[in-house]
Amino acid sequence: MNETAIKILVAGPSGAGKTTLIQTLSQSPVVNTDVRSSTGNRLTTVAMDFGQLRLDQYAIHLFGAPGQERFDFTWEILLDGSLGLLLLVSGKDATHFPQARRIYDYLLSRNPIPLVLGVTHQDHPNCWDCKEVASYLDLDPAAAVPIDATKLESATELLVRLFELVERA
Ligand SMILES: Nc1nc2c(ncn2[C@@H]2O[C@H](COP(=O)(O)OP(=O)(O)OP(=O)(O)O)[C@@H](O)[C@H]2O)c(=O)[nH]1
Ligand SMILES: [Mg+2]
Repeated sequence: MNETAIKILVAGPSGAGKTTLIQTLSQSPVVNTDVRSSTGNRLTTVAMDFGQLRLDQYAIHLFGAPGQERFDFTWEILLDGSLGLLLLVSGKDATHFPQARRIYDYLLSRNPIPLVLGVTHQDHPNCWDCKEVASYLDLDPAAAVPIDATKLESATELLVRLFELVERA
């Protein structure tokens, strides 16, 4: 069977769970550029993530963008050829929402591809409702999904939602 390659970009603020999502979904070893953050005791992506999986007859290539704004010069390069955007934002911290907005404004103004919003960190006691996050970001609440980026079933649900939009586009 012929395989169709589909490039998907995963973007969103730092700490949203982009690297985690790609590690969860990828069926082959992930190319990862995480280093220890200079401001905190955690890892952060400085160039990109790359993972891949098969879904039906499709070979899905997942590219993860760094969330930190100082690496925003990579976003446009990673966007090139992408057919869909997974925008991730952590629902535990509303101070990240404006950055999520800036990122998708930047990306969609250059290439208006289908977008699905994944609101991560659902296990946090004060996590925002994903529909509220969508309305804050001026996005369609129907295209917002609460997810746990560490769980395959949850991460797959998000990807399938985007896929339905990509197939219709
Ligand atoms: N509980 C929970 N933890 C998560 C979830 N998503 C990510 N994490 C954790 O949050 C931390 C940051 O996740 P990363 O995947 O590195 O975030 P990122 O979006 O790639 O961040 P940058 O590379 O800095 O842009 C890690 O410790 C993850 O294990 C989630 O949905 N639930
Ligand atoms: Mg990362």
